[in-house]
Amino acid sequence: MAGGQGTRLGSSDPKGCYDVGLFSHKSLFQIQVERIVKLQRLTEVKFGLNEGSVIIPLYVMTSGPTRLPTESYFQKNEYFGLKAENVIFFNQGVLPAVSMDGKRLLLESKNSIVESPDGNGGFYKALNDNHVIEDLQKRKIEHIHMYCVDNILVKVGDPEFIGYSAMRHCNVSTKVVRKRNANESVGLIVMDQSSSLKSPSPCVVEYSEISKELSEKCDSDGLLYFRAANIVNHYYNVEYLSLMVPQWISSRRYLPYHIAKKKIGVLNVESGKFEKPEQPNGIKMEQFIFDVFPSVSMDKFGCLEVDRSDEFSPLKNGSGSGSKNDCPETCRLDFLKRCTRWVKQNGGLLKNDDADVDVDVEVDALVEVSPLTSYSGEGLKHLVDGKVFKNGDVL
Ligand code: UD2
Repeated sequence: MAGGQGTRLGSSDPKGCYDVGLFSHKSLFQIQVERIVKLQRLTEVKFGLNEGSVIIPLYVMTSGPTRLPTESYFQKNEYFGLKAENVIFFNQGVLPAVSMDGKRLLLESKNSIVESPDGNGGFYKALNDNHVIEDLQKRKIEHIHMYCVDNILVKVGDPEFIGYSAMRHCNVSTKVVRKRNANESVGLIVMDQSSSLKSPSPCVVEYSEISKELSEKCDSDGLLYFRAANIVNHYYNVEYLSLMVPQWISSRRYLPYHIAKKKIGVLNVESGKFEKPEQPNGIKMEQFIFDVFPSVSMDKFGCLEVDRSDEFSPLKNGSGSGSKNDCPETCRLDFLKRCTRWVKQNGGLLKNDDADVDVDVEVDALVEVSPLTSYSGEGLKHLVDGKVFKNGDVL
């Protein structure tokens, strides 16, 4: 899911190309692809298969503005170890921006209207229009792991998540983490019992559409009542997807338009100049990928809570944005702390420049473990047990 334009990040490149400052300076895309390469290798070893015989294809959804830079980034880096034919790029659609009263289109130039990507919910129409489901079926793929490019900790193709979903015969499932606090900008997985016409169904309430009192509501032991935070990390059964996508994309009922009031650059017809307004002057519409969840019956919907420190650290804001969360610094730290935890859990010792004993990883020495060395902390013992590492070491 790499169509977002990363406006909050303030970078002109696609988010996946971003270097958060790891010792290796690997980008989000490189880390995520190397996890797939490692997973293929782990599978071959586990099942005694020849190297190169296990293929986990990567489908990258881009938007108009991110397609070319993303594809050329992969080509320039030789797909980070995957074969080109197993990395498939496809574009999501666009939706027109409209005036505040919703009645007029906006001109970007004399001969073009303002359009923007149709939201991550454009995923389903993009699958359909680009014949992605046919390609999955041709490759005899039964399970899809859909993830958000901006999550540096994402376990791409996570066997535990897919196994959990497949064993329970889920049609759709989602990973959640415990919501950080009442105003964290995350959607919340809830059970919708509002309709008397149909049985309860899974549903996600987005952070931009939940009331303050609901987001702050606590239960008897003081925990947030709605605390299952959406992390754009979903599983789909391919057969179910092939049945439902035509229905989902044919009606606004499943994928309504969510509106955002934005400052939209438009052509000033009088002066003929393109102007960026100071105040919001129009509406951008987008669809949300999780809006189809209510059509999944509860017994076919999975919801797996995972540990935030192990699985979720999104890159949303730029360094200078003053935000202490979800920025390059927090992504870098969360990634390195996880690697360092793995090394310590396997008997590795970390020395600080001046101390030569085990130090508290929260404050001191950090090491980096390449995804090609370990997917999720496995197979490190023989590499690190009893060995001393210093800040900045890369395994
Ligand atoms: C998303 C989730 C929110 C929460 C949060 C956690 C949705 C609708 N909202 O909010 O519930 O999980 O992330 O970080 O999922 N994208 C596209 N095309 C688009 C728009 C977005 O591919 O047109 C991708 C984007 O590249 C990113 C992901 O979808 O990988 C999330 O998009 P976002 O960062 O705009 O969503 P956000 O943070 O508002």
